[in-house]
Amino acid sequence: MAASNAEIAELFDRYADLLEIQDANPFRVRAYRNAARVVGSSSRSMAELVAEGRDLDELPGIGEDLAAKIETIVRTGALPQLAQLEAKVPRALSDLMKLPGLGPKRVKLLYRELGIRSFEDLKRAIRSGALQALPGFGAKTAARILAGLERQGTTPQRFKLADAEQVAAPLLACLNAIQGIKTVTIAGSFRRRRDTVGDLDIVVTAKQGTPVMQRFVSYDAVTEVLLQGSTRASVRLRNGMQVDLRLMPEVSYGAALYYFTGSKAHNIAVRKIAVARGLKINEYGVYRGKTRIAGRSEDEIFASVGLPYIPPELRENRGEIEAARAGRLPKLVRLQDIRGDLHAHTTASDGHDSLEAMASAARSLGYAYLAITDHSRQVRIAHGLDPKRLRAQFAAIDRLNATFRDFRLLKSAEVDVLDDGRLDLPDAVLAEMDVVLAAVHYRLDLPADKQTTRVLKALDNRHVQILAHPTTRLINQRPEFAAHLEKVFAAAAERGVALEINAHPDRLDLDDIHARAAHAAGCKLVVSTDAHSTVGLADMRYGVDQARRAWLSAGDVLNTFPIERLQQELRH
Ligand code: DGT
Ligand code: CA
Ligand code: CA
Repeated sequence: MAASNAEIAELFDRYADLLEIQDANPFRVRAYRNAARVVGSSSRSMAELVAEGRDLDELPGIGEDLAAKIETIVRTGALPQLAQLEAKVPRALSDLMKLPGLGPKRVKLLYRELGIRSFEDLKRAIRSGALQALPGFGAKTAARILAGLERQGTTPQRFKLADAEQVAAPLLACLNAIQGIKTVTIAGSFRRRRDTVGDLDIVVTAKQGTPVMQRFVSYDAVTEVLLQGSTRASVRLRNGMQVDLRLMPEVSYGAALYYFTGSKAHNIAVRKIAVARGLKINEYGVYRGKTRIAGRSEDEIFASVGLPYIPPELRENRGEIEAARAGRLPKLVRLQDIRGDLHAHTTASDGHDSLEAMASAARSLGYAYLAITDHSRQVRIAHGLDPKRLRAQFAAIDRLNATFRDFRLLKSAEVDVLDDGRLDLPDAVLAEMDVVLAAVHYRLDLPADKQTTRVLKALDNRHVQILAHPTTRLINQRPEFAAHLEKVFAAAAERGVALEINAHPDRLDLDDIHARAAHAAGCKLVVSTDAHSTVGLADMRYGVDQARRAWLSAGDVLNTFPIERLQQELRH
């Protein structure tokens, strides 16, 4: 099967990493990084576009040369230029670059000066003190790198939900195309919409004699067959992800879907209820004695144990069973409840599309409003705006808004919280905005007390209405900062500052547990995409998934409201 967008993006990024270590022309490096980003965030699969014979050079920033490379990767799963480069520069150097505190310059230095070409070499150099002796590397940097290395070794690899989706889509298409297949459903943490997934669990039903297993293990992206039987198989895919498949009889489809959706903790708690009723429950059905009393659908399973249907996102044994029994399950927010997006960038800072393009994309999603939240000046790498440029943008927004009916661009900015908790723009400018987002972007290493004080100080500014990506984590890349979140939540609730569930697939911040805690603490929430392109606006669904996992109803999420109500609900 053809390479997924995520795999193509990964190869381009790897190539850019190695080029950078080789001191290649920065424009070339940037071209590959851009290609990685464009492909990685495209809503259309490159493999499909190639199959349809479409011209890939219509993609933004993709010329003929890159288009040809994408085609090669789609067809062969590899980029020959990368293999050539890897013959000269150790491939692991690109993995080293992913550690906190190590960029291309430093990795190159470590390679040249100390011959470091692997995680193991790096650990040894830190233990011996050789790394600390290099110019620009102190004990502090060494400790930071070591902490990153240790996280690497101990936590099993988990995949971001959006990446798992990209790998799953073509596999599902391949399985669905088999003659005789009836249903193919992904269960497990993927169906519960966890922010990361360990592996994929697929439940299949098919006509007798359908060659499901043979086709599954010979799927193109399979690099290793871990187990193959007549009703179950496990494989590993090119990107390292494991996929478990179970072929089930139709009478057991609901039971299997239910069992493999989990979570394990939820299953165990429900099994107790079944046992108390004199029932046995497994992946084939619910049984009284030898008689199967349920199995075909999940509804049947729930009914047999006397529970209403519990949505997969809630099945974590975090109180959902008790709530279901008491008829107190929340009516969870849905994507179609969302009326607007409150976090989006344009070319004025580090976005890739114009104000007009972003507005038009938001309108075609059926939104009533979109807040334009370009960075404030502190974020220089992202071309942050100063008051003068910001006011020019406000004027442009006014002109555009005059042309809309039933839609409004909201004047805003993602205002940086400075070291000391002051904001990066004067109050007079904040007062001109429709909505004010505050966000922490640097000095993420402050100790907990200082970080907390800093954030609380920002919330004290009466103009601040939304705290964006409140913990600053990047999934698989950077942990949350050290602030005392319960204090932040309490302060936000008291001041009426809404907390963001940032829907960007790399962030999902607040996560499910924090969002639920924030709601319990009395905070209002918003779900926003932090889109850096028109395509990014479609990430809303990932944020809604996390909001659902946080037990939120539409009424708990401010951007489900029409604009007038939104403005009443935001701090003022
Ligand atoms: P993951 O893959 O780590 O993101 O998480 P899951 O939840 O997908 O877990 P996984 O793939 O190990 O197993 C899939 C489902 O199978 C799990 O959610 C519940 C069910 N399951 C697995 N092991 C057990 C078990 O020992 N007892 C019960 N009751 N269910 C289990
Ligand atoms: Ca799984
Ligand atoms: Ca599994």
